[in-house]
Amino acid sequence: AQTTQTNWGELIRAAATNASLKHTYWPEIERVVAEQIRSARMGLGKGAWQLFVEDGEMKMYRREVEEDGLVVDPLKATHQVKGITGRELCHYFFYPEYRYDWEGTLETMNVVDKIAEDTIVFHQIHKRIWPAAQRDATFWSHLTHVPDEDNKSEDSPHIWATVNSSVELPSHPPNGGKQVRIYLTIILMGQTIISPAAKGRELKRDDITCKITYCAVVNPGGWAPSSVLRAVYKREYPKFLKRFTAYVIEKTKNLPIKL
Ligand code: 16C
Repeated sequence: AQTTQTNWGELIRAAATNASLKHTYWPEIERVVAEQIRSARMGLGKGAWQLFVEDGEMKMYRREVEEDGLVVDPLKATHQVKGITGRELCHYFFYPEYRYDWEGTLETMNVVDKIAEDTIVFHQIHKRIWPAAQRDATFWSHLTHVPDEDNKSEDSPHIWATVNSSVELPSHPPNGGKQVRIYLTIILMGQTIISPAAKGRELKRDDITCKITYCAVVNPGGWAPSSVLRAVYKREYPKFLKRFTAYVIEKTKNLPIKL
């Protein structure tokens, strides 16, 4: 309930590097990231979310929305994974060197601009789905962390988030190549919960749980049959979240915990 009073912009600014703050994208990054964190934290209260996938702790909800005859169904997913932190989750999602390891829809990924340690601009070409044309995307990606409003004690870990949002790049005009440009706004957010049993002793991976929220709105940008599109995301979103979280568990299991 207190989220309406939280000045997310201020908290995001406090976490940002100087190079990000000085960039012309910053006002937009701050606005979009704040809005994404606010709505990711809101839960399912607002809007008619329908559950369409349930697999253990993983739950995926969607709203059926069409714009100009194109399916743009917003997705909201929650998951809970033991043994990793929100920071670790967002680290592997953000940094380009890991992307080919876990991103199953990728044909190519290029870093167009490394603005700062916490802001990178990407061009990605995705796998083609028959009978639609191949898609590409240009977006900035920002890694941030904010204090956990549910858990105000001083030593409680921050909530981490990576936000990806489409941006126009003169160097990569839309529909310039053989791909159709897709438009996306995505947040992956992780809140680390520490078991009370760990108090006063060294923290082990068994003591931590990461509460994950993933929200996505993808506009296909051009014609694609609705039935194909809905079938594709119904398969791809769960595949992504399961594969990606398993990847982070595997990568971190023998590393020191990064809160
Ligand atoms: O968030 C995810 N990944 C990030 C890093 O890559 C980033 C990218 C998101 C783009 C996701 C859209 C890609 C759709 C292209 C077509 C899919 C091909 C599938 C082929 C499989 C062999 O934020 C994780 C993304 C998880 C996957 C989401 C899939 C959503 C599909 C939505 C429909 C797109 C329109 C396709 C038009 C035919």
